Amino acid sequence: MTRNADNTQCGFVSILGLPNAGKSTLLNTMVGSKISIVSHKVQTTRSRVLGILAEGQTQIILMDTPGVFAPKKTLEKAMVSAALDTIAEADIIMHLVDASMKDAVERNKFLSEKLPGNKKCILILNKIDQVKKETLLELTKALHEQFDYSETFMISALKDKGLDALLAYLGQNLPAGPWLFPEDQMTDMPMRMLAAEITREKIFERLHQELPYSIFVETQNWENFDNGSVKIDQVIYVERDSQKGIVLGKGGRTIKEIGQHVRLELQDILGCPVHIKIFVKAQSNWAERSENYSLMGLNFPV
Ligand SMILES: Nc1nc2c(ncn2[C@@H]2O[C@H](COP(=O)(O)OP(=O)(O)O)[C@@H](O)[C@H]2O)c(=O)[nH]1
Ligand SMILES: [Mg+2]
Repeated sequence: MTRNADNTQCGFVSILGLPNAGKSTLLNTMVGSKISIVSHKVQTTRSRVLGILAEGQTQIILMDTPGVFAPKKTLEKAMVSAALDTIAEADIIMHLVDASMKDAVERNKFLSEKLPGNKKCILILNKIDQVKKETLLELTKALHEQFDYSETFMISALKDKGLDALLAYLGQNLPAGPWLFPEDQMTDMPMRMLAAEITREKIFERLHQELPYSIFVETQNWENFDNGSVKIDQVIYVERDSQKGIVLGKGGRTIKEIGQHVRLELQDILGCPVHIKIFVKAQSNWAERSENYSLMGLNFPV
């Protein structure tokens, strides 16, 4: 695609919604690459993730965010405020609603009340592959009574339905200005963090029945070798010693399997051989320790 540098548009779009609305799936489908962790476990997106794409002359910078709901615990408060902080940066705000969810209107009220009146906020009903048309129309009406959205879109992020209209809207409505990222960049997430996200996803896929979501993965070492290969060391932090055994598995079998999956996926993304070593450590109450928030890219006084 050729781009006329005098005539470009560029802007930030925040994707807000309840946990499990499909925010990360939408970002991944729109960008066309797996950037943001998608899991059926809720609240897996911890810090802000950018996905970058072009629509004609417009660079669209999508911000995936943690789910927004009325928070109670410390970590929940940090995640919800990280999500709501993106409102200030955004040119357009997308309120993503899982249309197949029971009590969707009531449960989205907390977020509706946080939406600003002075910016374009659009309503996006997601998972329409699972919902009847009448329900969608009723839902649209009820949600518009809660907030005066500029526009409504009906999509399936997973099945890639309805995204053309949404992309066209974003392409037309973002402000004029130079592109902020190089044309081929898809995310601003550091590779170390992306690698940690991938490991976290593989753990959830493998152990979702046995583990609470309070685990944390850190990439501690990343070495690029002259022969083009990469060596990565990671640590999985669990809350209790008993959970260490679950992650390791009999004779270390589980962690080995997880490591294999991580390695293959990283090789795919990086396009080079990957060697990975994963350690498991117990660190009680990490969720209440503030130093861990900065590791996750969250800034929150605890
Ligand atoms: N049927 C259906 N499932 C979807 C759709 N979009 C997302 N999902 C599923 O909803 C779950 C939560 O998605 P995720 O993107 O992690 O939600 P997030 O918490 O808002 O980031 C995952 O299992 C997705 O596969 C959709 O359009 N249709
Ligand atoms: Mg997510």
